[in-house]
Amino acid sequence: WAQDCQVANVQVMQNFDRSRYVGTWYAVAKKDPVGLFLRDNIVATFAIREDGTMTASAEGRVIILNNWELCAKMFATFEDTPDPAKFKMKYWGAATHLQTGDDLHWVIDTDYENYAVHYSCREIDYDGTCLDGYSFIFSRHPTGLRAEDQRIVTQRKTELCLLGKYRRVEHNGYC
Ligand code: ODT
Repeated sequence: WAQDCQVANVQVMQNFDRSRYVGTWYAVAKKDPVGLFLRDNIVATFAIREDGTMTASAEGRVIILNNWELCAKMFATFEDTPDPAKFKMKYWGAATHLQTGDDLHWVIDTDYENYAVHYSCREIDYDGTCLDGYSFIFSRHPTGLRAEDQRIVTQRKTELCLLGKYRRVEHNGYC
């Protein structure tokens, strides 16, 4: 196995079980995309509709219109794909001025109870690597990852070719 940083070769969670993924996740680290949106105090809550569709809401501090700081309430629905860990995410804000869009949403790894590694490539480069993407490290615990999960998460960041590109996501009660 060689790390080639090809988006097409990114390994995602095997047998992803959305029913175990529901509930609240605290973002503890984030690799930002071009045109960063969510800054800090980011909390996402996943749910499943009666028809099986996965949905989510998220809150986080954003800065829009250059210097207007607020807590954005965001919503998303996830379109299934043949791979159970790969989704297409349609998202929008509760208020105008907030971002809307369509992103890939891949679950790279999770133990459902402590940590999750998310990845989204928005633009693939001519060589097959990711030109613009973002990634969240989530924890079930607002205090952060447990020591035993750090090791796995560092391994996943490395496999995504994103080691060293994450920043810590602060939770200070702003939102
Ligand atoms: O913050 C950025 O710079 C890019 C992220 C923009 C998409 C935010 C949309 C959130 C919509 C609600 C969905 C919650 C689920 C979140 C899980 C992972 C991250 C999108």
